[in-house]
Amino acid sequence: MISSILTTYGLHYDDCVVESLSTGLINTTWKIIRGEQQFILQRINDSVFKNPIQIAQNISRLDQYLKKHNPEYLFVAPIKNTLNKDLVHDLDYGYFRLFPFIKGSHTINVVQTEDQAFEAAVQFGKFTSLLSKYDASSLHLPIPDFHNLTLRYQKLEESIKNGNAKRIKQSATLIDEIRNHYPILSTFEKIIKENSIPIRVTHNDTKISNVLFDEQNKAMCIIDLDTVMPGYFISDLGDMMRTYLSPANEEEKDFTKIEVRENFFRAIIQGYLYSMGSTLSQEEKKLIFYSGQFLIFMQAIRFLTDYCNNDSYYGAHYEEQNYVRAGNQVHLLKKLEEKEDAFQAIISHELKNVS
Ligand code: GN1
Ligand code: MG
Repeated sequence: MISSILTTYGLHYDDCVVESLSTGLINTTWKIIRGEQQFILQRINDSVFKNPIQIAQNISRLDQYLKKHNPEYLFVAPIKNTLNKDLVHDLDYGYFRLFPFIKGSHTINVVQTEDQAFEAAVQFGKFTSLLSKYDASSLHLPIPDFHNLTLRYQKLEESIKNGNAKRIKQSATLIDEIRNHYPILSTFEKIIKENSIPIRVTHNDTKISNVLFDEQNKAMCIIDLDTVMPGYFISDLGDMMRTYLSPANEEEKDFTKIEVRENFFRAIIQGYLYSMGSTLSQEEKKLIFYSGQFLIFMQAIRFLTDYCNNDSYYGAHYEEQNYVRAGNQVHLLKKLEEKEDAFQAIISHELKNVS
């Protein structure tokens, strides 16, 4: 499979070392090394991303815009193959693309220092900020309704009606806890109804492993651009809270290890406001804390829906994995909410430093 794809880029499999990279729940990724040259090869999961051509178009449009307006910005777009295509379709194995490997870069899977959180938040904020004059509506929606909380909630309710009966019964407490958090959905619906905040170009998957760091641990750029689409800033800021605040991630089974760290919260806010502070509207600024609730709640819903639907979306390496992930996220949500007063104070303080 890999061999025939590499050929379309003029690379010979026998000259290359191929390493499998196990990041991400959706796509499959390899590192390709040929002498001094290094690449990242990725197979797009086309049962999740039903139209890879649209993703390629989105990335190419943004690449052109950024090259024109911010030529110094490091934007990692796919390499074109010998037929000048940035996406290869193999009838047997699906869609692939090849990226340059950014020299001297590495990724991390868990945020260990406040600096890393700050750096990542600066980068994700910078991306949206540089595109603040770009017409977001001209982008395709690689996954329609991706962060539509109303729909995610409905899908959970549907899975509770039609899904795996045994799993639904087992999930009774989690289902209750999610339903008790209904106000998070109400706030989202109010945003939509009142059209109170702008649609921007957002990344929608701002986990730390989607940031490349250099040897001095400075963030170089963001990667994994498949879910870039029009959206609200709460998706990106919220996903950073979801994935940087706790030292234990969504896979952690021992929920006592889930913590919400105040100094990491401050670092995320400082980093994001560093890039986005002068771009965010007054209404957006009021939703900074909410963004964490929104995204964590949605992720809990997505994991639980998948559990009730027999893991058809995320898959599972063990029987209860999506149940554990959902419980983990509900726990994280509660931990975040316990800190609301302290965190609102941090937000007010940091907003004072923004012009
Ligand atoms: C998926 O595949 P990966 O790890 O980049 C998911 C995100 C979730 C994340 C949870 C397209 O991202 O939305 O937040 O898992 N991406 C898609 O780990 O569903
Ligand atoms: Mg992703």
